[in-house]
Amino acid sequence: MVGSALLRRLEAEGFSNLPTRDRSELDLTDEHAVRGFFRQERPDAVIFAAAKVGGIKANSDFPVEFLLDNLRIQNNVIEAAHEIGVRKLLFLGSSCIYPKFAPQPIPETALLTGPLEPTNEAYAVAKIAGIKLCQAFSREYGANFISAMPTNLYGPNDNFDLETSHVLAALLRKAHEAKKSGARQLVVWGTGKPRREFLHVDDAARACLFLLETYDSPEIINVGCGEDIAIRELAELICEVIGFNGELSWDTTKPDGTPRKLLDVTRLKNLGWQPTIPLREGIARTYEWFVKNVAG
Ligand code: GFB
Repeated sequence: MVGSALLRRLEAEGFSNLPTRDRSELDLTDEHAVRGFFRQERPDAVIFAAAKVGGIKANSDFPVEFLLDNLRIQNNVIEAAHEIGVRKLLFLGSSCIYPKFAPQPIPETALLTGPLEPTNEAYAVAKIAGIKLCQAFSREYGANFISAMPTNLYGPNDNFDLETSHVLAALLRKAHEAKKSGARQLVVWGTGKPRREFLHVDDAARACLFLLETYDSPEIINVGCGEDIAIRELAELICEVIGFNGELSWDTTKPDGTPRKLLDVTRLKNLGWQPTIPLREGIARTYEWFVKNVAG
């Protein structure tokens, strides 16, 4: 999802020399394959969006894969980038690196100041390790490796599998299928009380390019829209946009996870970046893409 949004953005801005490989062409957990790719392509800049990602249930079910695969991918890419002398690397972390009960909105300084949310602790530890590796290369070798922490992202090419996806994609698909089948109920996980911040992936891609061009500090920087919404309100908004008017039912056997994850985006704003896609419009555009490309 992020990679394809970055390609759309880069091509729209006239870039053409964009070496890419999909998963079948390059296994990023394979150290030799990654080194070979970097030696062959010798990129000037790397936007490092690749990771094993998933929603609250996937993270909770597969901590080994979320920790091991992401550590392997990160170590391979960041070390190979340094080895061939990449001029700049932007590493994408996640808002889940912050403590479960961090102050809200969450400032970048909250990192490692308290216990993590158990459901995604493995992924968070992997991402924190990636940040620390970038900062270590910066300190020891002067590498210009920067790290951005995006909030919950959504948009085209998201994962719509109901077991492993994030909430917005899952509810969009559930509402679509409920509307199509004439179901009277839509099952939402948890209590609906947690709050989440959502940024459309095209805005996230713009923020990445903005940081690649303007930000040179090894300190992490948050990327978000500065507003959050309760899961219950999100579910109601998605049903309204899609035109499903059945009932919401709550599966409280599923975890709520972090009560709130609103990022403090003051630093990004002070650099001069603003998001452009409001949530309702973003949901409508993503639904249009979903119907054309996934729903079938
Ligand atoms: O988006 P989500 O899976 O991940 O869940 P997190 C957000 C909230 O939505 C939780 C609720 O409170 C879920 O219980 N929810 C309601 C649902 N219905 C659904 C549903 O049908 N599917 C899903 N998936 N959730 C992730 C981390 O945390 O945030 C990742 O696990 C990553 O590692 C990502 O950091 C950005 O926002 O809780």
